[in-house]
Amino acid sequence: MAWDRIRKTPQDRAGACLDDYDGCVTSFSWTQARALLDGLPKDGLNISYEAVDRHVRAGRGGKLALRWIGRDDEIRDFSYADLAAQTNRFANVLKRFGVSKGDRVYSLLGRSPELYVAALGALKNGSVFSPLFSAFGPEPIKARMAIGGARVLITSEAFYLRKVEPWRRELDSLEVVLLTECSANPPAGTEDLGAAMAAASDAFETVWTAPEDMALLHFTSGTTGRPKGAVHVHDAVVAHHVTGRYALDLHADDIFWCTADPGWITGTSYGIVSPLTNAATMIVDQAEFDAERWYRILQDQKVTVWYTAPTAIRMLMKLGADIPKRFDLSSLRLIASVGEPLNPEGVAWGMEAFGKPIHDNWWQTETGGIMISNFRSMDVKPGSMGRPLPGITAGIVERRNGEICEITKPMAMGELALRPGWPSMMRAYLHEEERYRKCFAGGWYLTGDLAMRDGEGYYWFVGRSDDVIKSAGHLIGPFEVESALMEHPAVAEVGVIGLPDPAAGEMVKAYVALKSGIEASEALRKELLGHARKRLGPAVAPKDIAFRQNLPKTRSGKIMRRLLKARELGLPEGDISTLESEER
Ligand code: 6R9
Repeated sequence: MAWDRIRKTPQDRAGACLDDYDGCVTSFSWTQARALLDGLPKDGLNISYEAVDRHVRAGRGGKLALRWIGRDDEIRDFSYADLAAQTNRFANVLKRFGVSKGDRVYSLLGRSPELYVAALGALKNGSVFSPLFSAFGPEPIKARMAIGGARVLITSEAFYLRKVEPWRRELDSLEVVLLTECSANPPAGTEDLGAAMAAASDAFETVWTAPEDMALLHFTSGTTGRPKGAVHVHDAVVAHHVTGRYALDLHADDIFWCTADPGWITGTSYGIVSPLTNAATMIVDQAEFDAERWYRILQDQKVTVWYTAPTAIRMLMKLGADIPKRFDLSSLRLIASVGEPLNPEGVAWGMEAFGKPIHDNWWQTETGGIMISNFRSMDVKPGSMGRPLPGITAGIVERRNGEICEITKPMAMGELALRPGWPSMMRAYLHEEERYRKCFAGGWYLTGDLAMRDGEGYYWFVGRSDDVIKSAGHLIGPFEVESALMEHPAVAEVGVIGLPDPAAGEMVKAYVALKSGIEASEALRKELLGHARKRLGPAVAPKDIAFRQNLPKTRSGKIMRRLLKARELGLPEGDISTLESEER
């Protein structure tokens, strides 16, 4: 069933953190938002203090902060007081090794409890934390650690030997390597983290940090060049906190599951910081995606707010809406998704499978937190990313005669831009002043995404600015074409690109992966072409469709259209350090 709009009822509004949201919240200010947190004496601010110790001070130490579910279903619970003690120990370990304020502490860990303790313990010590995705191979790890001048690395012995030890001597800055899952004799130049933790005191005074002190370093990839290290400061916690309330509707009694890995920014901002500052209970699953397992976790842990990604939703969709019906998911009250376009089909599937829409929201590594969102209190328009959060001014802009101009006409396409000034905005691309400066013009931060805004202020994603197709004078958003093909029951995934065409400038071509059990055939290809043509009209529909077993995706699940294009045209593949293995 197709939905134009999913209306929210008074019940949906009641108790929602933004129950009065009408697109023009005027009472909001970042100063007020900051006042929701405690801060440190003399106008200091520390993310870890706000996430953990603040609650212990306020008498909430006994509350469950983190429930960790191991691959083998082992459960480990950490109350806020336990987290405070563990992070204190970790901070003392850092101190013992002479690691101090501003030093770069990296992690290369799966979703193990040590990762969460290390992140919060490093911040508590005033150090800068940089989480690396554990599925990275040696090269991307090395590049990221070199750019950030890593002084400390927390990793497992196995990862160390395989991914770090071979090149370690080339990185002079790396002095301390702390190992989890460590054998009796740790390799030369490393320490057993477990032993160091056991020997450390569980009392520690949070190191004083100023709101503008660097806290987190997250790497992101551009179209070209080295990975970019987006610098985030302790003040970001103000945005992590309120965006969690507004966009994810987090209350203190929530059981929240963010399925993202902390190696990507969603897994840090919303997989560590935001649920904890909001005093919720967060679930961490060590295992990789598995549909039955996920439904079981939602059911058994009585998850109330679930933050996931379109790729996961598509994978669940592939298996059908009958499976979730076998589980009691009655605790679930909000589902949200981020990271890539959520096709209207995905939202409709949420209605079918859960009786609830999936609330899309938009942000980037650079913005540090959610900027645009479908709120719990607000009608959902499937396919739209929602509206800007309080405190965020968004706009659609274009360059005219070298100047940046705002486009106010509804549904006109331009670059999505934001007025800088929210606390979690990146402060720099580390050591890349020029690249950073290029992101700003005319008083706007330019996101590199193309979007449209409708008359009600809802934003609609079109594509990355370098992915949009111009065919016979028409600007065509690949997302629009992909969405149409996704509607077809045989289609699992689609990537659409523009190929050079002598007549039309560019020609739209779609690459389609079919649902399991469906055979590619010429008849099906024609059927899909016909389906798209019918849905989109001849000017927009793809002229060609090719079947692929899998589409190239980043490890965070975004289809790499650029790579489809490079392969089609025989061009260099560029930076593929984030490419997901294509065997799957
Ligand atoms: C949080 C995160 C950012 C890019 C962004 C855009 C795409 C994110 C989206 C979306 C369509 C959404 N993106 N959310 N596209 N709809 N709701 O994903 O950060 O990894 O830096 O990616 O992802 O292109 O510019 P990051």
